[in-house]
Amino acid sequence: MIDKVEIIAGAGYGGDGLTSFRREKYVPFGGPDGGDGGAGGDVFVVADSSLVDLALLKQKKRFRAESGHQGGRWGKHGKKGENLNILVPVGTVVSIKTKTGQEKLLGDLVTPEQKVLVAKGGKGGLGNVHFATAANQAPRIAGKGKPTEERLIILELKLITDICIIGYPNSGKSALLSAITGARPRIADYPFTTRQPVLGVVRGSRRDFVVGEMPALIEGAHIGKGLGYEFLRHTERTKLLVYLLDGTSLTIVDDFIKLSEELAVYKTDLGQKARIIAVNKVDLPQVKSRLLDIRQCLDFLGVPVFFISAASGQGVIEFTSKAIGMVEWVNQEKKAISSPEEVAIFHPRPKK
Ligand SMILES: Nc1nc2c(ncn2[C@@H]2O[C@H](COP(=O)(O)OP(=O)(O)OP(=O)(O)O)[C@@H](O)[C@H]2O)c(=O)[nH]1
Ligand SMILES: [Mg+2]
Repeated sequence: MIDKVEIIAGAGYGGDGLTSFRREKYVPFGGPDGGDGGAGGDVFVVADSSLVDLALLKQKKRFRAESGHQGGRWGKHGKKGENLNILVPVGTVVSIKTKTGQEKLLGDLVTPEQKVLVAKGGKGGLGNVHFATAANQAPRIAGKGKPTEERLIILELKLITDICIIGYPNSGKSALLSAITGARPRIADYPFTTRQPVLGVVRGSRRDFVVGEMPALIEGAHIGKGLGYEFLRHTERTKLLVYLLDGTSLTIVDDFIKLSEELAVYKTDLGQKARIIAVNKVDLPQVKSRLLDIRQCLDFLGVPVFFISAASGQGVIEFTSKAIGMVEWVNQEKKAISSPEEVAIFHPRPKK
């Protein structure tokens, strides 16, 4: 999955103004009639729901919108250059790199068709009609169209999911995703089988929920170990984090703490997200015999704990409905925060 690219985008140059003079029968010295140049085309980045990643932009790096057309005779404006739309998947964050190397956010495209202007077309030059004065009634000058500078744009895809499954290698993330959604990621008993985020959909009674499996995290991910760290950007927008722990691990509490630490190092906000623990592989006898112990160890964390077997399906339905319930709850909370009780504000009309 290509989820981060840098591109160079340049708006169209402004079209030049025209130098021309009216030439009509019976109108000697008709005066200047050169029209203004058209503005250059703008460059937009537009969210397109048919795209899944930024792969299309991996090859082509440089974009430029069409230049404005030259002004015409009879004072006609030149045509504006065509705008250029660069298509990206929904969930793309658009930033610009300034000359000092800083990144400045331009927009966050979270709904289809949403767009952000990344480069504004240059203005068209003035036609010679604008330069006529009492002293110079036949100006032979016209304005040049304004050139535009190229801009370095950073596009970063942050997947939009309801639930993100994170965990150590082999904990059964793919098996769980297959059990609750129609996705069919590869399931195998070697580490890092899943090398890219995989998405699936859980069908709810009122709406669907997008679930993502993230490539495995390991201790030291933030210093480059394993491959899961760079994919943590895809957990940033999720409503619920599922910590999937391998029931056969003898250091299960430690596993949870290490995972939490990796997330906190990546971004402290991730520690504030709603979360749930699922202990997997309870069908295995060695896990079954330790269930009580495991529960006691995890209880003090204050995080809801579920015991499941992604392979046999045991406990999976209860786990899924709890997870969906938590997502709904997070959505409600968000709505309540974003629309506090509305207060009517009256703006009296100014007295004439
Ligand atoms: N007995 C048992 N085995 C399971 C269960 N879930 C997964 N496994 C096995 O555990 C191994 C790893 O499963 P995956 O689903 O590929 O694990 P993962 O977490 O996606 O692994 P990575 O993608 O490599 O990080 C496979 O051999 C699965 O068959 C379970 O509930 N019970
Ligand atoms: Mg996997």
